[in-house]
Amino acid sequence: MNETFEDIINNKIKQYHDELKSVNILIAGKTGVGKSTLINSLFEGDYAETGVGKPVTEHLVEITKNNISIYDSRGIVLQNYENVFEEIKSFVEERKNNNSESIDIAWVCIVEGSSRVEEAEIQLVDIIAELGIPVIIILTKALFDQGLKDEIKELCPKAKDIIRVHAKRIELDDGYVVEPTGLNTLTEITYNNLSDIKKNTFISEQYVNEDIKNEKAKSIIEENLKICEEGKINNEETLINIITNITGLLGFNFKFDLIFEVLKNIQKTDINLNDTSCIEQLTVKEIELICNEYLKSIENYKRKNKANPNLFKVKESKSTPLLYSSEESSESEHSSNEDIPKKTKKSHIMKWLTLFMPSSKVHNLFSLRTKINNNSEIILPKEPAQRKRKESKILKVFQKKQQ
Ligand SMILES: Nc1nc2c(ncn2[C@@H]2O[C@H](COP(=O)(O)OP(=O)(O)OP(=O)(O)O)[C@@H](O)[C@H]2O)c(=O)[nH]1
Ligand SMILES: [Mg+2]
Repeated sequence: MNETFEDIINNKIKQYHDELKSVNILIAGKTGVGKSTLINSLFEGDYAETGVGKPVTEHLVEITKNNISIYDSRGIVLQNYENVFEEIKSFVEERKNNNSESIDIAWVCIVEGSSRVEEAEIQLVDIIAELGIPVIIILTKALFDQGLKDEIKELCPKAKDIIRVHAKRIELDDGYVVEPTGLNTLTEITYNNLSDIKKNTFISEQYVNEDIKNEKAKSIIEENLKICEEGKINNEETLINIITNITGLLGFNFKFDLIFEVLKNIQKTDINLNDTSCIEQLTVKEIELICNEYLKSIENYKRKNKANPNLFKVKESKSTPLLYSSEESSESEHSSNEDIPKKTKKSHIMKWLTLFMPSSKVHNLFSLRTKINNNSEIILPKEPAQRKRKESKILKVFQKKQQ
């Protein structure tokens, strides 16, 4: 018996998934910087902490879901870094020539709260970059930039990018909530730094950033229609290619009903997709209409059924980490971010800040503001990096004051 249109598409989608090359991400950084927490946020689970992953070396654990593997380096103490560096080097080298095993990108995590970069952390970035791996620096537990990002940019010119991430939703004793941020940006920049062959896997497997998926889906439609118009592929092949690729890309299980709905909506129910001659009579414009409507229907279907598969799906706020009371959270979800700080009281902010930085630093931060407001003398540190940080802090307070 001949294969039906539905069978052909389902087989092709299976093939599409089989051919995706695994994306391998190495995540490195000092112990306690938040590497495992970041992975758990991206994967929505307890993968890293519960040790579900497969041990690869003394320090590396492989955590795999579908076609993405993340190598989490556990408990690295950079005081004794030579051994760790050697371990990372030989791990990367061993896999270099195997396309499905080679490390495609490294995320080096440096904690933002400490406001101090260690020599070993800079070396870690350089060593991985010199192995030919694109390195993205992630400033973890990111709450406010005190000039650390700029400082690291200067210290680590080999890094492709630096992203500030707060990976975890935290609720404080008095009900204040900090939502995750930076994960969408991390996804986008990671995608941009992958080779073309791995880009397909990455966009198919990630669910943080739906925009990248939709853009890619549109370009798939355009490319196939173009070669159809040039007569290089026939209508049936065009339709099958487009439907297969966008279905796979959007992480969707093919539903024949959806195509049928599309044909009904555009009043083309007389088209029999199981009859090749019928498909060949369609114009390119009609194929374009069917494909664009199909894409829209998948989006609607996902929205209605909240059919977001489970990898890389993270709820996060749109800009810098927010500080708001959980009682206000449901209504403030759509309100503008500028409204939120006004609702927070200084005492709350100070209490909250002491969770992430030594209380002496919090007091310094607030006394700086007081000194500027009273025009009293400010003493700058002698050490250049510290001095630069303090100057940038002062500038920020002044700029705020002038607004
Ligand atoms: N507030 C806040 N805490 C975080 C964040 N990320 C991690 N943490 C906390 O930091 C601590 C260390 O996090 P881990 O994810 O275990 O750090 P790690 O880098 O995997 O540490 P090792 O496995 O020892 O190398 C935990 O208590 C986390 O809850 C964050 O974005 N914000
Ligand atoms: Mg860990």
